[in-house]
Amino acid sequence: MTGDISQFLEKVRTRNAGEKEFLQAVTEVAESIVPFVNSVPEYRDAKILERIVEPERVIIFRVPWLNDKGEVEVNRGFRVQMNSSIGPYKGGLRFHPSVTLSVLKFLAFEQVFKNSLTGLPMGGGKGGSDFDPKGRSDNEVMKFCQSFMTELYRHVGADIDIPAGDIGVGKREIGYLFGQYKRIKGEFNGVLTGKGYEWGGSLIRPEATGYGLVYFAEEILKTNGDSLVGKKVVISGSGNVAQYAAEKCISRGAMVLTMSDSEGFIYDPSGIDQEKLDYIIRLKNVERKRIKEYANKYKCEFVPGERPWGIKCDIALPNATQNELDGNDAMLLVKNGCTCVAEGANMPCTPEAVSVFHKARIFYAPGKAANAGGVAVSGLEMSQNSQRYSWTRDEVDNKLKDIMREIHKICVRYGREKDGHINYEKGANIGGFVKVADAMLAQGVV
Ligand code: NDP
Ligand code: 2IT
Repeated sequence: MTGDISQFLEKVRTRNAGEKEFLQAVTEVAESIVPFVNSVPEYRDAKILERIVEPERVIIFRVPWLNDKGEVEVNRGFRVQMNSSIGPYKGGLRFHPSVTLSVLKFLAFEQVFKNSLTGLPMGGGKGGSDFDPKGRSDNEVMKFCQSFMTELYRHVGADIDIPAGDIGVGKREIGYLFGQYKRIKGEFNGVLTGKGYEWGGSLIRPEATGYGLVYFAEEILKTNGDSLVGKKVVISGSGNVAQYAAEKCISRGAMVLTMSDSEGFIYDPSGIDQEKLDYIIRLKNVERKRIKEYANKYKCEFVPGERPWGIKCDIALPNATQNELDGNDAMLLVKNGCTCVAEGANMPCTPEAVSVFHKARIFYAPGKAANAGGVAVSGLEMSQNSQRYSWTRDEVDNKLKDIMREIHKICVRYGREKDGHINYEKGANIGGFVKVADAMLAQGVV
């Protein structure tokens, strides 16, 4: 018996004491899933929920390396292999000083449902390190990545576990990781996604999370007879997801007012256009400098230490990190007339914020649905690697659009409430759960 929500959560809390982010993610999912599981005796009796919150395997390892001064540095590496019932483990690597086991378990848990929603055969995993690439030379980043892969290589593989990027891990890091894997194993295969196009990567993978997010937001607007044209959009973050979400919004005729980094946000009331965005992309990806430089160049406001949720907008896209939008921010957004919040980041809205959105009956699209475009195109990169073939930009982009449309349909199917309102959170949780649960049932008690 899974029993009621509080009994179930009490056990999870005891077993994972102190893992704040993981417990937050499990609680969020349990609220939609427990009543559903209790209505299906097969799921309940097979203890699917009790098993799904338990990682299949967690690997924790030492990552020693030499910095440019010849000094020894030591970081901690992780890979959480959460669930492989519908395919090999798949999910990104995060390099950020805030990385802990709890953060990676929450991300791996979310990834299981997200990957299921894509319709592609991918299980869920996540990994990373408390290493901070910020301020490090390319040489130091390479040394770190080589040491990290020297342990990780024995736990991953093209049919076992396929990591990719996340915060602090982009094309540069994937390159160094891939080089070291190939050197140790002597094999060129699809063990990582997010590879450069010249060496096995997929077109549209860099753009996929941001583009997919905007395609999903457009589906939401479309069901209400609306579109992005003329909409005011507030974005947080200025990394991979934020950059391409902004690009797609601009090309669809929306006005992007803000972007941010960990030091604060810029507010450009005249809108960030493509030329200004190209400047941000260069600033962040090539020069690796701070977003406040934008305010100096384009003579607009930089608000240090703050997040952009107080700026009046129609649509909010939190694209930086977990718990970056709280209950007060949510109330401000609702008061200012925002009608749609779609998460490019994983779990950026706190539970209090989500409850404000539900009460106000505004559209809230959780990350596991709205940001699934990134891992979806990673799945397409795996398909292309297996075929030893590359699809065109349009082929990949059209498949991405189809996948985001299909995820939207799943959310509507499972998330429509009695008054007709679509609860995307419930829809994504149940829609993502069913396929994994059925596969676990079919495969017995493993
Ligand atoms: P990047 O490293 O490219 O960019 C991260 C951005 O968020 C930067 O602007 C960074 O600012 C900011 N940020 C990171 N941590 C914090 C923090 N603790 N406080 C404030 N700002 C912060 O990462 P991505 O764009 O790839 O990832 C962003 C989010 O999207 C994450 O939640 C990730 O899990 C999620 N995501 C990513 C996918 C992908 O394909 N890359 C796919 C699906 C989800 P600064 O530069 O100052 O650190
Ligand atoms: O959170 C995510 O979905 C990602 N960071 C992308 C994972 C992937 O394997 O492409």
